[in-house]
Amino acid sequence: MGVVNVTPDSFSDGGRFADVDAAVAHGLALAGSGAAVLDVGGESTRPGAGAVDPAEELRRTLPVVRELVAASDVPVSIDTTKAAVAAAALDAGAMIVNDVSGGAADDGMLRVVADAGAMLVVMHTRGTPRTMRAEARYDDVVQEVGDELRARVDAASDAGVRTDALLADPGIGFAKTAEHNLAVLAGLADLAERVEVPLLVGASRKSFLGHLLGDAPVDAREEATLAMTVWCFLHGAAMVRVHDVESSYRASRLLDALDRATPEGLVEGMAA
Ligand code: PMM
Repeated sequence: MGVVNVTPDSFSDGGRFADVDAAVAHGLALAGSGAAVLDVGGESTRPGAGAVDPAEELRRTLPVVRELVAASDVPVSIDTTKAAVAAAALDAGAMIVNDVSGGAADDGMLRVVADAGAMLVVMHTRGTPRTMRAEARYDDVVQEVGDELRARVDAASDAGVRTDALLADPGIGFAKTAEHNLAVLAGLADLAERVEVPLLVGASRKSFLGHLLGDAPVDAREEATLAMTVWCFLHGAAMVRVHDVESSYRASRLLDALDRATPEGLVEGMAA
């Protein structure tokens, strides 16, 4: 999943793709690099970020969704917690809603997704971007995130979203400290079993990577992101959400080849 943020203030790429043409060109480049999904977002979710009203979020995202749907065969997702934004984006041809609140922030969200027969990513968080730091308290983070995610999966399927149209995301950096993030990643295979739907993980360029590398700035976290991609795919994730698709896509192709290889034989489909 390639990230197309149309925001002035996202932590990793805020402002870079804030105009429609730049965002569309960026999305098409990600598609060309192997993205399986283009994730368009118009509201920064970084800790402490203020809310954006639905009209402004639509003004930012809808033209980008429309143009990407017209210009590319790669499915488009809308990264939003608002039912009205999701509904308009689905109407404009998006096929997936990526909701960082797991469908909990807006009472109308699950119904909108169910009615459209769309796919849904339910991500784990607690509180809102303003309050989530204070809610990063767990006794057993893997178990609690697993149980809370499972509850969001159940709520979505009770509302009529097809189980085979659901992805769950542990929400790296959302209501979690750097240690919680590491624990969740270490327990990813366990989490995948608890949640019982395919897992998406978004660790790309996040601040815990910077901390682990001794305060590395955002533009020095690419190798760490790639290490996360490999880790996630080896521990049960079905998809990763990244800013630089090319490196993760190449790594995933290598992992596929290794998956198919045997100690005895050549890998089918690989050049000698
Ligand atoms: N992270 C961000 C935004 N949306 N969606 C999902 N499903 N998972 C994430 O981890 C996630 C997300 C924040 O990162 P960004 O500002 O780089 O988009």
